Amino acid sequence: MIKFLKRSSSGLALTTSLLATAAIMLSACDSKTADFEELAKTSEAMQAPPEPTVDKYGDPTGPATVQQAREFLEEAEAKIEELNEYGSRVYWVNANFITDDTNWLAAKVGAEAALLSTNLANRAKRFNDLTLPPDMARKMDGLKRGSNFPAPDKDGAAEKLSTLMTKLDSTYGTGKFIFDEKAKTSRKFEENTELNKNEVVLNLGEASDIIAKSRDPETLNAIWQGWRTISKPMKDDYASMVKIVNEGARELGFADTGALWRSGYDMPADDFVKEADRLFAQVKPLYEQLHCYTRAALNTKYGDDIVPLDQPIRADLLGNMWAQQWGNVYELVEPKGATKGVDVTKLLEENDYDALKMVQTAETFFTSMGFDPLPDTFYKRSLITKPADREVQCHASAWDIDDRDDIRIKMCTKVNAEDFSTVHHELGHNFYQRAYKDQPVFFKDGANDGFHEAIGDMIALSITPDYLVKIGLLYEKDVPGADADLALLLRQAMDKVAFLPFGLMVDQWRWKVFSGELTPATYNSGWWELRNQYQGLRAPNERPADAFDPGAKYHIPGNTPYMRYFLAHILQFQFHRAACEQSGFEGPLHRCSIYDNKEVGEKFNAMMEMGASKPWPDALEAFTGARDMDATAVLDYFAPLMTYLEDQNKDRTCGW
Ligand code: X8Z
Ligand code: ZN
Repeated sequence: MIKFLKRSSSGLALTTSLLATAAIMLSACDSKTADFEELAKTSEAMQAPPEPTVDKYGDPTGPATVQQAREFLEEAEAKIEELNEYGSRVYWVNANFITDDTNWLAAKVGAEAALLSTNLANRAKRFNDLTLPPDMARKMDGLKRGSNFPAPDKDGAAEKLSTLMTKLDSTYGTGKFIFDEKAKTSRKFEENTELNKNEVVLNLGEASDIIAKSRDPETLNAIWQGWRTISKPMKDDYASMVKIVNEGARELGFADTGALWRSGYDMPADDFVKEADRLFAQVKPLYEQLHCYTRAALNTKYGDDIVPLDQPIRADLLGNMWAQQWGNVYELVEPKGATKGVDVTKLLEENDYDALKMVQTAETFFTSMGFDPLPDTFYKRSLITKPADREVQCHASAWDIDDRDDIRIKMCTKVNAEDFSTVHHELGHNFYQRAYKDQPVFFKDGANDGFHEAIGDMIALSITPDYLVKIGLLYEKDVPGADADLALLLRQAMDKVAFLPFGLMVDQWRWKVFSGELTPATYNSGWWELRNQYQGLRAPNERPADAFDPGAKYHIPGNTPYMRYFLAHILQFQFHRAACEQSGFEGPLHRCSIYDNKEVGEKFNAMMEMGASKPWPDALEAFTGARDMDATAVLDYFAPLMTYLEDQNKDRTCGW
């Protein structure tokens, strides 16, 4: 995630306070010098041309010119750059050290950013009727979209919005609950709560480990419920926030905030909805087969009461707090008698990997493709393990502090396969940021947000058994043969295919929230309807009337749009297939690794350094030759698995 630019298109503290001060001084002068001015006006009118009039932003009224547009963009660029760096540093400190004071600072700079972005978006409207050169028009369009969380142009709105957003984020980041290990129950954590015997306080990292490893349904249910106690108190703040950003979005000319988000893909917003549906329709049959197969395996493990074969799957049984990736329960679905694939967690442990070594290994992948090594400051300034003595926002993120070389990650890395993948994901953001650092600030972004999320994931698809041999994690003799392909593909599908409907439903929910189709009273039931519809999942227990389960997923209180991850899960396979074709690889896609391939690296970099300077189909074409997002790459990759799943499921009643 690129924290600052993403969170709000930008802002500038100085502008705001200067503007405010100027307004106060002007009105004071006005009243004192009224008589003098009247006199002056009459005499001046005879001699000098009238003073150009200005609008409420201080911009000249009357027909706008291309030169004025150019100057406005230069001014905007300078202000954005300045506030970006300042804001990034404040946000960095806040995320690495969550306290009341750093929350205060983050809320303050967030308000400044919201004010600047609203100011620039409104001022950009002045150039609406002007035909601008394409580059300038693209910059102007970006400004007119404001930010993903726009503040309306009225006193106090930016401050209120930013305070709410900071509070939601830190509530998630500091969330904990109480778990009774013996009774297998959980309850809400409050400061100074006295713990009973057998009770422990758990944070998300600890709770996630239990969800990943425990196979006891009662424990899983309790942990799952426990984590969802942290989000109940968010509901009212979330509803207030929605109201404010919707007002901001309407001022920018959008029906609601969802429409604003959907307008960010170089195509009409309605077309984007169709595009997402089209992509999901391509992969839905594969997901349905995986769901059917997984449910049957869980039924074998847990029995009919816990996993009935005609019901959606209980969401706490899939090895992940949100059931968004299922790889942690791979051992429960492993094809019986089939040759084993590789267990990356085990290899990392056996080879004494720590968080630093994981990051260095991921870096080496990129440098092997010809990318420059990360700067020394990356290792000096990044946070890669959870500190014991302070509150940090553990949700992994990648940062570009100065929009040039000061790139970092922040991640509470654990030594396991999931985080090994995530480390590559995060470095993908950083290498992308550095590739487009010479673009103007408006274009320092992914071709679309799905591209940003797909870069590192595409690299991680190259973590094949042969690659693991090259980096010394696996002995040559232990490389599984072709008879292990099924196991390798199923392990991958449990993460990547399982994710697809989740990736889509999160913003389906938010779109409904922003449009008003869901209200605070139906936030939670609406969430579960979508979980059911898209993922075929159900809550393990009756949800309390005041539950706010969406808030237990980082990107809701963290206010990060989610469609990007759905797109990334399609794009990464498209990138991977293109890269493997370029490298002349002829085997199955899941055995292809582009490690050490400089030609692919050069072409990948050519796409990456474009940033957001051109519509995303241009960037996609630069690397893959195609101009459309296309899920056939997912289907190609998993084709042998699909055949197997269909065969296994042939006597089952699939669906929910
Ligand atoms: O949030 C992330 C990254 C940071 S951009 C760790 N991801 C999504 C999630 O965790 O829900 C990566 C995959 C999906
Ligand atoms: Zn990411």
